[in-house]
Amino acid sequence: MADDRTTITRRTLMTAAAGIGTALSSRDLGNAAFAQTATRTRYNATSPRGRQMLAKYAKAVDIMKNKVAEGDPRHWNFQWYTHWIPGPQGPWDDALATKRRALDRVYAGRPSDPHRALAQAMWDTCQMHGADPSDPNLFQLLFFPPWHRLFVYRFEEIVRAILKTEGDDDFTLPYWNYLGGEVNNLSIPLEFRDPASPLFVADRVEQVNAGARIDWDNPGELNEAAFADPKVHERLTRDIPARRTGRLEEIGPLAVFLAGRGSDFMTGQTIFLDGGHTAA
Ligand SMILES: [Cu+2]
Repeated sequence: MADDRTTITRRTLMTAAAGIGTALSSRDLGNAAFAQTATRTRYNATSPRGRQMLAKYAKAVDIMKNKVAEGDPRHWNFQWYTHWIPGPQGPWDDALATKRRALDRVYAGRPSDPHRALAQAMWDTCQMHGADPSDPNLFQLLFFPPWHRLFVYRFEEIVRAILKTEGDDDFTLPYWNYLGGEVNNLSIPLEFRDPASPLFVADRVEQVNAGARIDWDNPGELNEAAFADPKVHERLTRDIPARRTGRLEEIGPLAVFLAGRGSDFMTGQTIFLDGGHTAA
């Protein structure tokens, strides 16, 4: 009996939900309202199809960086500035001043350009802001994954629109399967590391561009040694009621709980392991 009741787990529920999605979309394909919607497939970046897509992507990024006017919403910097505008970002007033300067530079002499209004609304809205307590959007941080999923969906449409002007309408963003168990996939795909490619970014972490595995060294707030500097530590723990950062060994018990049957009836929760940071 107990076994029957625990057959629906987080894993099987997700599989079932994926099945429902497939059933709905194939039925709706016969529906006039959906007849225009082509099914698109995203490919593994290391597969032959994925590498073809990366070649198309490189072509689009070249256009976005070099052939579209900078104030155009399709320009590379427009996408970039949506996440992050180069310049001081904190306290919050500095972030606003940085944004104002970027708007004034890109739209110099065109204060009523509708693209400027769009930039005003879009730039600096990435859901990772919140490093500074004076930032009124502090808790946007909690929406980081859903916000970026939607952003990537729109970004893919922008890239496709760029390629469409070249007569190509089948672009999909390839995905990087760095958790697939293949050690070679822990380095960013070659196409992004070639200095001659539009996909190359010189100021990435040097080791990453050199092909180092991305799990090489990435201390987060859970690594106390990385924050030995008293000033950094004070800033990090100021808003944490427990007055300390987490310890690596504190992740394990939660992972065991989530992987075990004890959590089978719990779905869709975000569990904060943060010394009360988000509750404070
Ligand atoms: Cu972002």
